[in-house]
Amino acid sequence: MAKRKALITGITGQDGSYLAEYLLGLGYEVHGVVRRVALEDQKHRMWRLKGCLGQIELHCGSLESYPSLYQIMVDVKPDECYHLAAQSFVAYSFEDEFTTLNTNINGTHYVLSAAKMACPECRIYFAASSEMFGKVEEVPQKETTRFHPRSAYGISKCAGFDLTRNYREAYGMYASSGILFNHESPRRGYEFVTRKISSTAARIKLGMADKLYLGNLEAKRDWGHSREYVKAMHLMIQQDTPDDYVIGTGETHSVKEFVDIAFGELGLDPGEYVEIDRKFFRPAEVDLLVADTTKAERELNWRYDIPFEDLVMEMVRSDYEYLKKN
Ligand code: F7E
Repeated sequence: MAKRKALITGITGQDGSYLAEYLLGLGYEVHGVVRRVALEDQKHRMWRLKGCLGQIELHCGSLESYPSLYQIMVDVKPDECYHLAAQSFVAYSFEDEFTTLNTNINGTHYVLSAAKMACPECRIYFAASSEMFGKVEEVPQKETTRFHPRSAYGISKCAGFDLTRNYREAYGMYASSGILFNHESPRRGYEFVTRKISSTAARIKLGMADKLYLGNLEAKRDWGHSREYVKAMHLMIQQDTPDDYVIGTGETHSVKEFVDIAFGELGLDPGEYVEIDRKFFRPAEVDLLVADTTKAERELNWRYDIPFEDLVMEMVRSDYEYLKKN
């Protein structure tokens, strides 16, 4: 029997790399869209894929170029497409709203339209985000909670969500959105707060840094593990009918709690090293995100059971071991 083919945009990122490994394990033929700069600088841009580079096929393309995405859809004819690529750093979306909106909204539109033209039977997963809930209208948040985004990033994800739903309703395509809450891992980018904390704590322990400068320590997030969340992405588009699902842990923790566990794990007192820098505060903050995953549990049979402390400790230990060796 022919293998099922999956195409992943954003395959070089945290989620893309875990998803590629997971799908390979399930017997999929895995294809990825990468920018030319990534192909030219594999050491820095493809480190997350080093475990599976020989088993996947990469295609040059960009979210800014409809023709490149269309051509990839024609060449690959995927059975499933996971659209994960985006400008995903919320803080940056305040500095450059225009690039964030153009890349994220047009990029999603191009992926949907290219699939409709080249392979209309392809099942599409769109990476929506808890940032769409923004100034939350209820706690916890579920699929029916009204969106109130608080950044250009959140707005771009609302538009992508609506586009995805409209391709489903208007053109009968199989297109689902996963409304994922924050998800982290040792593969997280260094600009996100969890990895900034774990990597800087490790550097302080090893005498490579003196201080950790952070913004709002009281901000709260529902932080889960990326490796578990990619399984939910796959499950979502195996259902009989396309739909949208909230994925999270159902627990919320503050940035300060993350700091305390991370520093504690290395035997460091955060009071000595952590300082507040106003430049890391955002013009508008999302204060209390926490997921209600009742629907995903009921319909996808998806469960999450990694304690928050284990996630923090895994990230800190990984950074510490890596830095010690290198
Ligand atoms: O910030 C606070 C900051 O940048 C988390 C993306 O994957 O999840 C992610 O977005 C919180 C915020 O992630 C610093 O104010 C304090 O409240 O790690 P983050 P995010 O903005 O929540 C959602 C679901 C996505 O979809 C996004 O793509 O931490 N914070 N001090 C800080 N944040 C950063 N980055 N740096 C600080 O120094």
